[in-house]
Amino acid sequence: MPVKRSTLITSLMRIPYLGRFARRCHDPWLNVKYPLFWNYLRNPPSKRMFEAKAPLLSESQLKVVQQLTTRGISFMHFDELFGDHERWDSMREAADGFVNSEAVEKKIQAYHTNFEKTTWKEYLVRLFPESPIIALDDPWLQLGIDGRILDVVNTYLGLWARLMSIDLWYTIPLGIERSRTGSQRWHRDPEDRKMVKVFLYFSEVAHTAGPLQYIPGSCTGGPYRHLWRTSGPTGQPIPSEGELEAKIPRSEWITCSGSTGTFVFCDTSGLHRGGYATEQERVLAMWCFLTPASLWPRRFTVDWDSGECQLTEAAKFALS
Ligand SMILES: O=C(O)CCC(=O)C(=O)O
Repeated sequence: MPVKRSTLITSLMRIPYLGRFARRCHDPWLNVKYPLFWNYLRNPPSKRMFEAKAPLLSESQLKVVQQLTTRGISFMHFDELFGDHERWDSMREAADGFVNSEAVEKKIQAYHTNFEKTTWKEYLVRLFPESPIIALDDPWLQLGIDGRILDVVNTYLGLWARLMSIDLWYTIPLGIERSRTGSQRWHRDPEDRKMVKVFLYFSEVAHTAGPLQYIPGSCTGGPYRHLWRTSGPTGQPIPSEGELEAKIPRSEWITCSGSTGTFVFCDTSGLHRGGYATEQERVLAMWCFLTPASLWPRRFTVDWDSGECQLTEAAKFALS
């Protein structure tokens, strides 16, 4: 049964961050603003800037763009895209430090203590707090605006994108069978009509570690684009359990299991779910890129005064 828009917005309001946005969506002006930004005011100028300085892509980058365009998802190993062992080692060390921190241990304990009451994304422990201030020279930020990632994202979107969130996630294994909550259920991200999330694995992600699952062809231009479409910037009709399975055979789903160092580039405006870790933990970094038309606020603030960094025009734009 379709969920009424007002009911959906009211439920979204209970969720921190989404709530702030959902409240704003009671304003019907926003539903006019988004197409206006998409078609005229924000995306076309950004497209012109991209076209004026279109990046030259390596073969590996082209492969990612091509797969993103045809399927909405692509995989590539860090070594193939970066080939920079020193950088990998230091990112890995930082990720290990987070995983072994007291903060993560406490969150895991709290999760198990309150297990029965969990209803949303309590299974995720995040590196950054809500609305963090992130230094310009922060390695997680720097990786997101590195040309080897940003040029792929921009070429796929055909414009200069904006980096809207960054994080490192530790997914707590459930230990037992339970129903899926939050992003563990099939959904489309509501932030934009076309967008890219980049994930980088810092642990082996087996099928019992809650890998992302994706329906290729469910984003713009694909054969499944019309299924459970969003009805506006927050409208998110989630298929109920079993509904998607009845329409799209399992043989068509992509399960993003992968080794440490795997990058997943994914247009999450398409149907996806993940984080249902039954037995093993999952550690990954995530960068979310949106077009300038999106009405969703950036989830972090850049501290421009910390550290000297040379930025390309596209990177400056991504943080603007
Ligand atoms: O944890 C996951 O793999 C799901 C992530 C997801 O649904 C999202 O970021 O939109």
